[in-house]
Amino acid sequence: GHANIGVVGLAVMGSNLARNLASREGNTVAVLNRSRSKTDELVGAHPEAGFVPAFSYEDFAGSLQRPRTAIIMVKAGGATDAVIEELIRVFEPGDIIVDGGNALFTDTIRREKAVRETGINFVGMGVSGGEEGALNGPSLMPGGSDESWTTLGPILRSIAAVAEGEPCVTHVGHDGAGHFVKMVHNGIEYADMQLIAEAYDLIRRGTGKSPAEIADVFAEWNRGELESYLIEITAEVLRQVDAETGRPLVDVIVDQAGAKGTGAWTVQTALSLGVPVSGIAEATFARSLSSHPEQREVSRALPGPSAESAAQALQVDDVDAFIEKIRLALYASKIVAYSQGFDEIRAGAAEYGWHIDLGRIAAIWRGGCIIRAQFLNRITEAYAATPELPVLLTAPYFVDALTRAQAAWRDVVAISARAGIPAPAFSSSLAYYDGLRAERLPAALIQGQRDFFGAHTYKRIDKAGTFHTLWSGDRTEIEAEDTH
Ligand code: NBP
Repeated sequence: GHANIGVVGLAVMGSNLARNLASREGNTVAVLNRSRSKTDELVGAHPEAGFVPAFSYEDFAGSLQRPRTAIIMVKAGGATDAVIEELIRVFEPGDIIVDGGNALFTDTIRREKAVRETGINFVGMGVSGGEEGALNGPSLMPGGSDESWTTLGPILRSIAAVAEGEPCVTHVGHDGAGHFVKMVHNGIEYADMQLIAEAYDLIRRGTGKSPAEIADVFAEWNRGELESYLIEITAEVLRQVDAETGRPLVDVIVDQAGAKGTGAWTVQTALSLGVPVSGIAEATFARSLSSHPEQREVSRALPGPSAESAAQALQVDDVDAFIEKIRLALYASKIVAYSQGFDEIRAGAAEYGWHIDLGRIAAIWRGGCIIRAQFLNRITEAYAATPELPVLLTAPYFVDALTRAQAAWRDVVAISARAGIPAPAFSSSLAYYDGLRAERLPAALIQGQRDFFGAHTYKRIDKAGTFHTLWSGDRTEIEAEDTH
């Protein structure tokens, strides 16, 4: 065989990735799809790519140089397992199977373990950037063994997006590390999108500006510290006019947000790791709330602030100042969301034994992926200065930003509460920030309650040991066995 890389699964993502690979000097790409039609279509449409089509797994293996390297781009789940089973049948020890689908990282850990037994390398790789990214340069988050990275590294570097001269790919860590990081990327994306949506809603309801006028606000924001792909496309979506009705498209779209589950995975995983990713959770739940029209229908008559007090809360004498406050609230909440997301990666790495360079992760998200932004450079710098930084938002740059933003942030949360405009991600981010800052938390009371009903014991601030109060007896305190 003479192809140096193969792609299995030629739907939109696989086709685009195969074309991207073929367009790079030195690559010859073998392609295979379960149903023949997609292969014929791709190969027919792109003679310039010099694809080597295969119509069986045997052909496919035969067309590849050793070590054989194949990227799977099929529907995540059972399809991935089915393809892996076939590849194991025709591949040999030392070959490399890469899963570029959106797999749950625990599936990747399981698959890596099973495939490794055969002597074949298995790499779970997060791919970000959608169809466009796959074709022109995605952000790539491969896990797997060091051995496979030696072969894969140069190929992946050649197709990844480039940010400030650097390819957006790094060997994230072993087994499921790549898919874990891709999952958290998607969780952060949910939070980013929700924060932008809350900012839009407050501006619209607070100032009465039209979507097109708000598009100008976002375009302006995109020239400052909020510069990012998501802010940029927000302006474009808001400017879009519906051809059929002549209304802003955003007013014609049904207000129920869909989700494919990666936000929920991020939150579920954070819950089991004990990491408070409240911004991502609120963003995920906000989509859920929007998607229950029957609940929203019966709730419409619930009391809110009177029109008068809502108007008073929103009373905006200086529109520009109001918009600037919202911009600052958005920036502060965004810092919280990223800080929480990186906290989840840190905790996941500790739990699963991965060595993840957090600064490198921020760096490879600067290009190709949906959350690409200038801002990520600040995260790379923060971890470069302090690799073991326990809370990202305590890095000096972010402290400065939060110091500038916090008064406005509080105002915006207060205004939204008084006006009856939901801002769950803004307000939960602020609560997280104040929770971290607090000298004392009411967690002490919770420990007292737990000790009362379940003898769960507590620690004291003034001496070592574990204690229990005899709540149903004479209420004296005894030293207890540490139950934790
Ligand atoms: P789909 O997720 O729609 O999957 C379609 C592909 O899976 C087709 O090639 C199909 O073959 C193949 N397939 C199925 Br379904 N069952 C199979 C089986 N049992 N055995 C072999 N092949 C099977 O494609 P996509 O939207 O291109 O996404 C591919 C992967 O990339 C997914 O895991 C997705 O989550 C991930 N991803 C997508 C994006 C994005 O923006 N869309 C971004 C990042 C990652 P057939 O032609 O014979 O039916």
